[in-house]
Amino acid sequence: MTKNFILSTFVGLSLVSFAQKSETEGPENLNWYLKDPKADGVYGTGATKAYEMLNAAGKKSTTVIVAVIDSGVETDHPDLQDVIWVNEDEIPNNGIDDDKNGYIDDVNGWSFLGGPTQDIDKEALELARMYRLESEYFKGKKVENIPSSELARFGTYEKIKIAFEKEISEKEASIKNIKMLSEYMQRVEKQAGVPFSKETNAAYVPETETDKRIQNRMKSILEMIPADQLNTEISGALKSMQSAIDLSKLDADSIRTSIVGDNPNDFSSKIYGCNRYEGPDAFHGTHVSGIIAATRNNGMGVDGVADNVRIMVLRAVPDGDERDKDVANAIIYAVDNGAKVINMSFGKYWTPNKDYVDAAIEYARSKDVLLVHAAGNDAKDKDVEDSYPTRRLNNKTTAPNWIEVGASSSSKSGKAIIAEFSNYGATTVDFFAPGVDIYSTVPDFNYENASGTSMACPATAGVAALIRSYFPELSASEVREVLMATTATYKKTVVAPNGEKAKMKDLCITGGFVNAANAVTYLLEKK
Ligand SMILES: [Ca+2]
Ligand SMILES: [Ca+2]
Ligand SMILES: [Ca+2]
Repeated sequence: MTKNFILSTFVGLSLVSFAQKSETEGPENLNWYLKDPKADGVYGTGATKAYEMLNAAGKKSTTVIVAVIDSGVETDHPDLQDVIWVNEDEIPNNGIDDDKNGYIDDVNGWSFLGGPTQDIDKEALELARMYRLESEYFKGKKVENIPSSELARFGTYEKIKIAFEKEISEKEASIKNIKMLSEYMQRVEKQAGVPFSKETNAAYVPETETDKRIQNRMKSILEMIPADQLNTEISGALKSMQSAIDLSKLDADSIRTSIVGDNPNDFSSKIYGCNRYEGPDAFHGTHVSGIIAATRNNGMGVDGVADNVRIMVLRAVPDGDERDKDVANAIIYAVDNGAKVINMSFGKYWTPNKDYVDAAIEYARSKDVLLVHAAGNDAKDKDVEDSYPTRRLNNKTTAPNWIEVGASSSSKSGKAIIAEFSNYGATTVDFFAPGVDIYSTVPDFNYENASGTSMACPATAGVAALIRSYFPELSASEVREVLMATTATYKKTVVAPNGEKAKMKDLCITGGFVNAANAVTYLLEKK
């Protein structure tokens, strides 16, 4: 579930579902995620106000390393190149592991998704991989011949089979829906005689009931995606879903082994991968990194939330489902090489090797490293269905060094402040943070808007890094406690992602939005 094609999110729902209206658009909305509810009337992170107070108090900062486990990062982006972590103990490109951390020439981080010459770009769904592995294992075996010791595993296999077939048929349905949108656009263009736009959509006289439904849906979609970007979004979403279906038929484990060289199901190997930090598609990781750390006040592009951080690039999230092995090893790398905050804008609903990831989370806790995780973009209640990785460990404990975050918008209206795609959970999500129409760095020295809990996660990781940078005496779990205790409250009724009216407390533990200004006020007064 690495990428957050919002289009696929809402066409994945039914055509009668809707997108959410964003009230403030355009350049005046730039950097809205830095604004403050009290000072500016916008539910941003309050970072700008936090810096005003820190400066007034004469607070000094120390540099904090933030690991971004993601699709890769364009490390030479002009707004990022000064904030990329440099492993000072590693001499670049000499083919020697100078700092003896096990990884050769790991100067800005590491990629767990590459071999000597090739990189993993697309990956199969976790369900497809599990299905293949288990159907191979149980091949030719009849239920009555399966020993009682393996009946539980066989039961899981049957569940996987059903879920896998369901996921593929849902993807096929989504493709059908998207194609319907595309064909509808052509009909509108034909009637109007000019390219498809908000105006031509509104003026279109529907010929069928279906057309009428699509027209309404399109109205909502056009609030999220400009008409001239729609074709790109459509082809991106179609490609991504089709490739997931195609890949599910291939032997993903063998492909992985042939490219990277390791056996993805052998968890004893940690040392594999390469030092190509950008990978084949660095859009997602570059956007995430800019939100955390794009160089502030350099008169260029955007300002990141944190002003004294270094981004450690860890490539472990392909287009498709990431592997538990890579997620765990990326966490361990980050911990061992000095990260204090880890950004995890990814997730999936199946996890074959949770124990291994749990151990890495526990290791991060033992070394005082804070993990920040995106709640996911499926408008799901996480109290009912959790995604992975999760802070709920198999040993029944809950990792205290973990923040789970949903996405919110710049709208002041209760109808629109919670992103309609965001996962939520009264006991599973901590708070919400800016994740709609966030303008940030993207490859080829560029900038673009993107939406998703993938954006809310780095907004929060940026705030956490800011706090760790100015208040280094706080532990990882104390940083979480402070952010939990100081969220910006929102008293009005909101529309939840399931379309129902709700109180903020119904959607997350704190009932609020992360707020750096409140956290800094609290910490300065505590002194
Ligand atoms: Ca090394
Ligand atoms: Ca070296
Ligand atoms: Ca900048």
